[in-house]
Amino acid sequence: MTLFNDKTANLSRRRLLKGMGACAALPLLGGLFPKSALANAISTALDQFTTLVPAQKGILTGAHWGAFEAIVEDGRMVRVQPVADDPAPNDLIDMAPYQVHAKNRIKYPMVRKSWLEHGPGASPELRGADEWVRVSWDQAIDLVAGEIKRVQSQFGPQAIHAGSYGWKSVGLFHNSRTLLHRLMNLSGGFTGYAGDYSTGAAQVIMSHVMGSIEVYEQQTAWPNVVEHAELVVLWGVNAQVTLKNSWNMPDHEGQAGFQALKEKGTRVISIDPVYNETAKLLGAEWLAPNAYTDVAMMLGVAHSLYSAKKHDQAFLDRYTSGFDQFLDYLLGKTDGQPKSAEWAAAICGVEAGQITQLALDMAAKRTMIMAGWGMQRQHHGEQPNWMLVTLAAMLGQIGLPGGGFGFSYHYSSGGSPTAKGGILSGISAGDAPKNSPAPIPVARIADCLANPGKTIDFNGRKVTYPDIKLVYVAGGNPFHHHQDTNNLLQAWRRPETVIVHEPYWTATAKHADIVLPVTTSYERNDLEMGGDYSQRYVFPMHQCVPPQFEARNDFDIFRAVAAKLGMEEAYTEGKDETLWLKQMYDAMALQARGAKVALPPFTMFWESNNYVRFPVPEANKQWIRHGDFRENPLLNPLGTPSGKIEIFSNTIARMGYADCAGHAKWFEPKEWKQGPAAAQYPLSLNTSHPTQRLHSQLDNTPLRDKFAVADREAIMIHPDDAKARGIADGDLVRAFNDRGQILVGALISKDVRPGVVRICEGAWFDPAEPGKVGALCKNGNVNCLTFDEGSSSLAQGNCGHMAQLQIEKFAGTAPANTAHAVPANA
Ligand SMILES: Nc1nc2c(c(=O)[nH]1)N[C@H]1C(S)=C(S)[C@@H](COP(=O)(O)OP(=O)(O)OC[C@H]3O[C@@H](n4cnc5c(=O)[nH]c(N)nc54)[C@H](O)[C@@H]3O)O[C@H]1N2
Ligand SMILES: Nc1nc2c(c(=O)[nH]1)N[C@H]1C(S)=C(S)[C@@H](COP(=O)(O)OP(=O)(O)OC[C@H]3O[C@@H](n4cnc5c(=O)[nH]c(N)nc54)[C@H](O)[C@@H]3O)O[C@H]1N2
Ligand SMILES: [Mo]
Repeated sequence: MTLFNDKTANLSRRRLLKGMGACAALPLLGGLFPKSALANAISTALDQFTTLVPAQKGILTGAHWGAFEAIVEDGRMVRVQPVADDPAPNDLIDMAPYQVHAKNRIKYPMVRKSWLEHGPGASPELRGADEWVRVSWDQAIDLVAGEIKRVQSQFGPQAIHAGSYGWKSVGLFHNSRTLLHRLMNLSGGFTGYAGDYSTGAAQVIMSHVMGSIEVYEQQTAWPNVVEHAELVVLWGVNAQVTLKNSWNMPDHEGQAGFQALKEKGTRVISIDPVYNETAKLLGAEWLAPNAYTDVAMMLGVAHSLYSAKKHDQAFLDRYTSGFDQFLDYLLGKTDGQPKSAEWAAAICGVEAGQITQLALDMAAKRTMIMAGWGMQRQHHGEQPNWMLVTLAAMLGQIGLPGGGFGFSYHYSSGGSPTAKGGILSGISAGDAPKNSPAPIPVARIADCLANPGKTIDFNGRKVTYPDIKLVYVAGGNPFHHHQDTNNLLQAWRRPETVIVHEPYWTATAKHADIVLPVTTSYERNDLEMGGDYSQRYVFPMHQCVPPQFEARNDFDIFRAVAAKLGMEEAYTEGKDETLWLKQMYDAMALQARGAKVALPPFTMFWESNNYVRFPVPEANKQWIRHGDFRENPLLNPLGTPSGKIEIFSNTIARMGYADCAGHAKWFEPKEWKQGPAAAQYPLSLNTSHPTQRLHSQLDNTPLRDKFAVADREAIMIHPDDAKARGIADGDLVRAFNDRGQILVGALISKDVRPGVVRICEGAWFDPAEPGKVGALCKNGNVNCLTFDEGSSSLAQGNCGHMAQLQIEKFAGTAPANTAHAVPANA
């Protein structure tokens, strides 16, 4: 089984065209503004290409949060305007000027003093606390190339962790992670990672149960859902927030889809400990289970269905395997405990009557269950997905118009109908050398750094951690994204060298040895698809402003390192930015021509400052996920061993894991309301993705004024929980457990279930005493509180969405927030 760590790699439409011819270089920026005679001529010729959408005022580019035109005055980006096609532009794009001109840009290459003076491995406990020394680019490149060479030759490729997980920026050429992997593959190989932080548990379990990862697959098309669904159940979905961002540039069609549901008045039920923005938008009914207890609740629904004989036995017989084994568990034949609605209610806190009613409602109506991913970023996070599919199978609506389940309606606009045109392929990481090290599960990184030689289970295999000497990060921010920051801080001291490419002084940059300043995507030229599932747009990303200070493109940094290592030609293939973009475009245009869409030549496209919009075939607007399987399961079997939905998986059962059985099951989580830690730490943590950020990105912009409380990350607290602790709205609050402590600002609201508090992920880590384990984080990085364990032996996904904690009103003088400050000397 393959694990995908690029979210678009599994799209079967994605294909790579090889053998493109070389061509002459173009002056990319020079020709664009002011409009040359050529550009004027092009504008008049464009009419023949009906697929091009004219730009209005500015320079066309974009980000994970939308395509836009940037207005530049006197060399500074001053404002933006969304492209005309965007049905739901958001306030994140307004931050582009502040990204470029941020106060905490890294200006020059910098090296940590002890490392520079005493070499690799010197005083690693000073990471995050040492002084910085400015060096020239030449010296920086020498140091980086020297380290790659030294570690490769002394310890071998497994000693280099260059997985570099992260959301970087859009742009298929200046793709920092791929560019890093390209260098590492050429120079001998590296330890990479498997899976991702988003769907670590879900993607592994779904491969066994459905034969596909489901989470990044196209969903039943929105027009079909809007037309046919009578009841939509949102199980841990906050699409109104999470659809703001996409892996590619968003088409925001998902938001249009939810809007259409609202206009039609479709009944929506939201099951979430938080009455979230999406539930509010849709006026949804709210069921608020205790945190981390959804599997018990789903079992209660399943038991109610079966008891009322409302399950679809014909569907189960024809399309699934192993229902009877699951049934023995559901009815309590295997463990003496029927999973009745009453049993479930005692665990999840939703009344038994409501659980039964939900079962009856779902069976009576054409029901689409849309599920988010927060509840699988938990201990035993495989189970909610498996149980949800089991439940959907019992309802028997999988593969019907507007029915079944969908795991990506909340992400990158799953369900936005797929267009017919061409698809851009970016620069590739190249082939891994023979005997490349095996990847580690992505979220086991701190465990790996701290425990070389340790062996863990992973999806039926064993993984033994290598001894990592060099960590290389380009495009990610582990000091926000990884669980148990204080544990990471200690593990981070084990490698001899840490190299980070960043535009900003993030906590990860502050905890490096060598920091290299990189451009934002607005300082370079690139291309990107618009619409992850629709593949409907091709956007040019024109350079808007020159590189700031001494920032360089990741590509140019790696090219210089490659040159030092004697492999520049292999790295660049003799092509510069222009040529790479032209070849990417040409290959895409060739596919488009095959799909009968004529596109202008690259020069004309580029000079025109327009974007491409491909047509969407009518049939695709009615596409139904698993419709073909339902129509003929013999001709169109699933990719599972039985070809059917595996309600029982022999493959998993044979692995013999104590923490993942052969069918979906309720396991008590490591920490929860009724667990042993709850006496001391009674509150359950919810770490939703932030409304006004992409993870940690944009935390250093004025958008912060909209979400920060008392200049810290907000904590949403129910009035009862606040009152019991004498906390008032706007108060500074210390949130803590045995793993860490953070300062947050109180946002008191009945939108959260009593006993649960919400602190969004992504606040920059800002320890009051840099380098000290357990120091108070002054900005509210929630991962100081989470635990760093795998979801189970099967998937080893992260458990970022789960932890017990306590809160108190902060008593002392409020310390200054220095999360976005630049280190002294820098
Ligand atoms: N507790 C908890 N933790 C979580 C989650 C949760 O729900 N709860 N969610 C998890 C999930 S799903 C994810 S995906 C991760 C996200 O974790 P990350 O993807 O690491 O988060 P980002 O903030 O997007 O970090 C991207 C970094 O890349 C930098 N960058 C941007 N463009 C470029 C570029 O062109 N070149 C270089 N070199 N750098 C660039 C940005 O400045 C930023 O610092 O967090 C995970 N962590
Ligand atoms: N604005 C914005 N959009 C984003 C991102 C971002 O950082 N900001 N990140 C992007 C990325 S990388 C990803 S992976 C996706 C993440 O998409 P998701 O993982 O779906 O997003 P989350 O906010 O973690 O969780 C969604 C909902 O699940 C609920 N939830 C949490 N725990 C439980 C539980 O135990 N039971 C139930 N029933 N519900 C629960 C939360 O309250 C929340 O409303 O979003 C993407 N979109
Ligand atoms: Mo994610």
